[in-house]
Amino acid sequence: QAPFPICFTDLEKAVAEKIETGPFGYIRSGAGGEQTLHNNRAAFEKYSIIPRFLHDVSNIDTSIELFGKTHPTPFLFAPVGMNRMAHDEGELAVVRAAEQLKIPYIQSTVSSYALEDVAQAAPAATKWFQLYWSTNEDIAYSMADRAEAAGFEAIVLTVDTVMLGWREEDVRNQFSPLKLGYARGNYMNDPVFTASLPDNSFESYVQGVLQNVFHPTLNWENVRELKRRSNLPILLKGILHPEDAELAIENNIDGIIVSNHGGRQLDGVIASLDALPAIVKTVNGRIPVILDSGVYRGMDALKALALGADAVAIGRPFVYGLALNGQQGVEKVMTNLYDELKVSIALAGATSVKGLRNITIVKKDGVDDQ
Ligand code: HOC
Repeated sequence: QAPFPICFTDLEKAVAEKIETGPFGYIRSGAGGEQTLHNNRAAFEKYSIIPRFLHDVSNIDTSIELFGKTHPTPFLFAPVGMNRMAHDEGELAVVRAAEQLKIPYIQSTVSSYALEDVAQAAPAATKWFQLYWSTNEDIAYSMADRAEAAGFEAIVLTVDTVMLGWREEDVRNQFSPLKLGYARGNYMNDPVFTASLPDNSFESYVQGVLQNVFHPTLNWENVRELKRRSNLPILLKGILHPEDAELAIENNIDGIIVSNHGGRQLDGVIASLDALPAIVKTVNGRIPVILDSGVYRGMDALKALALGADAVAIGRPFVYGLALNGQQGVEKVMTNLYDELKVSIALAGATSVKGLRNITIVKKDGVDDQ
């Protein structure tokens, strides 16, 4: 039996051989010509660390604190929808891995399994709920209320999906996971959504989701109303401009996720790592700043943390682990990321996640000395 792939490139290759072209293409690809998918990686490669030596790095503290709760690692599971495309146990396997590893899990609105089932599968996991706004706002509020009732601890509102990105790979493969029923979990268990359908046919569910999941009218008033109605911390995911970060704070938002949706929405948009420093500067510690999009190895996480992120969220790598070997595959991928991060913190000359902010990190086309 071949050993479990150690790096992202090998993981992706193994998954390409294991699952069908349609689902693989959906998970792997970026929008348009994949410039942003590529640039997310290139951005990490532009940075180098200049390590310091000759002080004790035998004890490494990888813990972080978010919303008053301590977590042993600076990782989160990014919200990735429709996990049954990768493995039959889908989100249930992922949340069990999250519980085992004590890594917060962000469940997507467009999940294959209902949030209540996910909550039951891993009661001790820290769980946040990613919300796609809905054309019918009552569906959005209903999902947020269900998440709160099921013990989810934060709501992550995605702001960059007012419509679906230009996804050429899926057109090429004539692949639509929605039309294959992979996004039924939360919708078909939502009383407001199901009551809005003319009948309980499969076609009505597909049309219902399509009419609701994209919401070009989403605006700051919606954000304020969500914040007013919810008892949970609210994070905005998809922030790339420092002025939007400032507006988030002015609107009492509790955290932001610097993200370009893994390069899957607007192609040609800034790499999330390149957007990070200006946002960190603007936010200046007032709320947590989490980064996702292109974090494929422990050293990527280290660079994002050194540039001021409070935590990083992982997407494609865990989905590939899931595709290869269910819960165990997810655990293996995340453990590898963690082990690489831990050894890299020590080799860089730091002893904690916060301490990474004091190391020297330089950018190829200019010096960004922390
Ligand atoms: C069923 C509609 O976040 C992705 C998702 C997009 C969600 C819309 C899917 O694949 O990037």
